[in-house]
Amino acid sequence: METSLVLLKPDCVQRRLIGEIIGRFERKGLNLVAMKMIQVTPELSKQHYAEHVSKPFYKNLEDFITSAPIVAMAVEGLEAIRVVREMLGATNGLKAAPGTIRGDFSSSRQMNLVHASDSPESAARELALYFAPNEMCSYTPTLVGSFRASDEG
Ligand code: 3AN
Repeated sequence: METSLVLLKPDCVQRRLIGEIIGRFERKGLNLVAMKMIQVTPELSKQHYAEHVSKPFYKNLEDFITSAPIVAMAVEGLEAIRVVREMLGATNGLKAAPGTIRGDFSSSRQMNLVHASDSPESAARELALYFAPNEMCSYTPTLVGSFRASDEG
């Protein structure tokens, strides 16, 4: 089992796509194990986008991610980090494959609706930025037997 940090960004909230996108994760069979709406501060933005802080586009990125609330979620499942990234599609919505979230709903590199962790190391770092340990829920999904066979993990 893996857990990915997923953010529904300000464009997703503004465009009323929260339900549509959470629904895709639910229908895939992933488990939501934490969720909250927050306003990202400049400080949190710099922590989240640490790898981009020194890049020329960072100011635009921070202005965007702090422009409206976001919805932060922890999404759990088998190979969830890769599975969620593939559901999102390529970073630039213009390049993302049809059928992916960005391919279906975004035509922008910045306003690409959703962030998801790209590795187990990123997931651990990002989950700790957004959720305290006691905000992470753990439960047995009662429909798991309808999503996969018992020998599939
Ligand atoms: P992903 O969200 O697919 O992991 P990242 O982490 O490479 O993509 O980029 C996060 C955000 O940083 C993008 N959504 C975009 O707003 C911005 N960004 C990344 N690369 C560039 C670039 N070359 N020029 C402008 N903005 C960029």
